[in-house]
Amino acid sequence: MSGYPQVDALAGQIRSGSVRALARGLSWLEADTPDGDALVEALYPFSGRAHVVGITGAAGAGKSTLVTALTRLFRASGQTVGVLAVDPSSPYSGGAILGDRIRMADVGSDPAVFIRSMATRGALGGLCAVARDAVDVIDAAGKEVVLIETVGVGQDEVEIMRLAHTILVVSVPGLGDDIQAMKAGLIEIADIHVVNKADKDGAHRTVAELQAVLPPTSAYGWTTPVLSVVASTGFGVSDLATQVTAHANHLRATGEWQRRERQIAEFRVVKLAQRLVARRLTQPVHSGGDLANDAFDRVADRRLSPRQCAETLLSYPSHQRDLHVRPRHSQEDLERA
Ligand SMILES: Nc1nc2c(ncn2[C@@H]2O[C@H](COP(=O)(O)OP(=O)(O)OP(=O)(O)O)[C@@H](O)[C@H]2O)c(=O)[nH]1
Ligand SMILES: [Mg+2]
Repeated sequence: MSGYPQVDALAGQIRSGSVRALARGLSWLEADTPDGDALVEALYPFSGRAHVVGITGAAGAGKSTLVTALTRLFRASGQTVGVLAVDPSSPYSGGAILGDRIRMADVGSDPAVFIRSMATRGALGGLCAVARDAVDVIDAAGKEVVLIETVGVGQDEVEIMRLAHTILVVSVPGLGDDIQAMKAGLIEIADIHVVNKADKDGAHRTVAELQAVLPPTSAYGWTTPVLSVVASTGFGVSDLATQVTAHANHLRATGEWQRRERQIAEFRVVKLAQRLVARRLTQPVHSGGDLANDAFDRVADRRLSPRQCAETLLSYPSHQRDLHVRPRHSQEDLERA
C-alpha cells in the first residue's frame, strides 16, 4: 500500500493483468512524476519473477525483428512476454517506435504479449533507472519473459544491459571498422552472441571472428554460444530461444541468478542514489538566502575550494539544505572560508 488511493488502485489493476493499466503506469514512469515513483514502490515487492533478457547491437542489426521472432517462440512454449524497446535518441524515436510497432503488429495483437517503446525525455541520468523500473512494472503484471531492446552505443545502453539476467549481442556480417570497435566493448558482456542476417555474405567470417575473441568459459561454467540466425525468416531462432532458456536454467542451477540479482540491486541503488543527490543539488532555490548559492559565490571568489563546498553540500539532509544543520562543516566554516 502506497498511501495514495489512485496509485494503489492502478497497482492492483496492473497485477490483475489489465493492459490498459500497465500502459498507463508506464506513462507515469516516463513522465517522471511522484505517482510514478509511488507506483514502482507499490509494485516492487511483486516483481522479481521474470527472466529479463537484454538485446543489444548496432542500429539496423535486426534486433526488433529478432525480438518479434523470439516472442513468437516463447508464446508457442506457453510463456507470456513483455517487450521494452528503449530508444536512446528521442529526436528520432517517433519513427523508430512506429517502425517497431508495425513490424510487431502480429504478436502485438496477442493479449499475452505486451510491447512498449520508451523514449528518454532527457531525464536526469534516468534512462537506465526508468527502464529498469518499467521492467519491474511489466514483471509485476505477470509477464514471464521481458525482452529489452537497446542500440548498443553509448553508456546508457550498455548500462541497461547490466540490468538483465541474459544479454544477447546482435552482430551482422560485413560491418565497418567503427562498428567493430563498438562491438569490442560489448563482447565481454554477451551471454549469447547472435550473428543475424546469416543470409548475407560473410556470416561465417563474423562467427569465426567472434569465436576468436570470446572470453573463456565463465566462472559459473557458461560458455557463450555464437549462433547464426536469419531473424526475418526465423532460421536459427528456435535454437536461440532454446539457448536463452538454457541460460536462465543455468543461472538458477548454479546460484549465479542470485548473484546477478544482488549485483543488479547494488547497481540500481548506487545509480538511484547518485540521481537523488544530483536532483537534490540542482533543486530550485527556495529562498534568497540559499546556502548553496552563497557557497558557489565563495568558490568563485576562491574563498572556498570546490571540494570543501561539495562535501558541505552533500552533508546537508535534503529537507534542511538551506537551513543550518551541519554534521561536518558548519555555516561558520562557510562564512569564514
Ligand atoms: N537480410 C536480412 N534482413 C534482415 C534480417 N533481420 C532483419 N532484417 C532487416 O533489417 C532491417 C532492420 O531490422 P530491425 O529489426 O528494425 O533492426 P533493429 O536492430 O531493431 O533496428 P533499430 O531498432 O533501428 O536499431 C529491416 O529492414 C529488417 O527487415 C535478416 O536476418 N536478414
Ligand atoms: Mg529496433
